[in-house]
Formats: sequence, C-alpha cells, structure tokens
Amino acid sequence: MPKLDIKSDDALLVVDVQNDFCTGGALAVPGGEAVVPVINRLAPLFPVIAVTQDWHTPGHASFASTHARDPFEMIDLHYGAQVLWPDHCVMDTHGAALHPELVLPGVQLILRKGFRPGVDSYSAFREADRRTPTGLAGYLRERGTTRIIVAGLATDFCVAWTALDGRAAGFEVVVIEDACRAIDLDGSLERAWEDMRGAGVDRRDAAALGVSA
Ligand code: VGL
Ligand code: ZN
Repeated sequence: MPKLDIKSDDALLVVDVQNDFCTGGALAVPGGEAVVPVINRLAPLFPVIAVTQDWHTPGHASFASTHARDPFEMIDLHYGAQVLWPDHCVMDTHGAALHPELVLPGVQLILRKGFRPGVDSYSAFREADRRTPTGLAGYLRERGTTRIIVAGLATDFCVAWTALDGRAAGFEVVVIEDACRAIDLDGSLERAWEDMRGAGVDRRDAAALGVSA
C-alpha cells in the first residue's frame, strides 16, 4: 500500500529533465538521467502533469561566457547574486530538449523559464527577480491542484526553488528525493534540504507512491 495516496487535486511537476542536465550535457548533473525511468513510472498515477524546460537565450545573463568569467563563479546582477553557469539549455537546441527516454504522453503543460536575456529562473513559479510570475500557480489553481509532487533536476537549484515557491504560493509540496539528482555546489544540497524542511516541504521517496526508484 502506497503511503502517499495520489488524488484528483495532486499534480506532478517534472523539473528540467533536459539533455544538458544529463551525462554528456553542458551542465551535467551527476546521474541526472537516472531520474527518467522513475519519473516514467510515477507519471501514470497523476491526473495533472506539468513539465518545465530551462530555456535560455544565447548570451543569457546566467552564462559565465556572457561576462567573460569562469563557470561556477558568483556575480551580482540587478536582482541580486547569481551563480554563473556554463552555457546550457539554449532555446530550441538539442541541449534544451527533454531527455529522449522521458515517456510522458499525459503531459498537459510544458512551461519554459529563464527565457528573458537578463533574468534567470530556477523556480517554475517566479523568476530570479523574485517578482515576475511564470503563470504556473494560476494554471495549477484553475486545474484544482492543491498539492504538487516535484521530481527532476537539480535537487538543490530548480527543484528546491520550485518547491519553496510552491509553498509560498500556497500549495502543499512533496519532493520525491530519489526522483531527483543534485549539482551540490559548496554545500548547496544540504542548504536546500534545510530551506525546504523549514518551509514545510515534505521529503519522500518514490516508494511512498508505490513506485521503485
Ligand atoms: C538549473 C542551474 C542553471 C536547474 C538550471 O535546472 O537546476 N541549474 N539552470
Ligand atoms: Zn539555467
């Protein structure tokens, strides 16, 4: 018996399972592609499924190359501190495409984020200026969603920011830890779990939904 019963007001949110975040990609998350079969098994349980795609312009402000700096340095942008990343998930490229083995015929919404040249967006709800909404909260509310179950990449960046903003938007939030993989930059993974715990995010495994990891 699954401990977490999926109901009609639950939504699965699949975060950034894209080629560039998997082995061989421009910003590969260790073991990133391992989330694919787990997510494929989770998806059929859900009445509502949304997928996000990190979707940057060439020369995006979050790219180290844009500032002639090295990847993983920090920079101050107009909205605050920003990690500088290798060029990744450039809109409409192979790296930005969803992983080819993701089988999600039931997906209803594909939400792109980070498409403004000067503003990053780890969160699926709110851009990095912390003001500009993506529209996802409104979409989910109109669909009758009260709880979101989050899986994908990367645990300590886009998954965590999405989970935290989901709480801020009034949703119950569950993160399926073994359906996620992390970047873990200078302790970012432990900090992310602390922040999520503090915000009331529920941390579970796929087994809680009766699904093997
Ligand atoms: C992400 C860094 C930069 C993520 C996206 O999906 O976690 N991380 N862009
Ligand atoms: Zn990005």
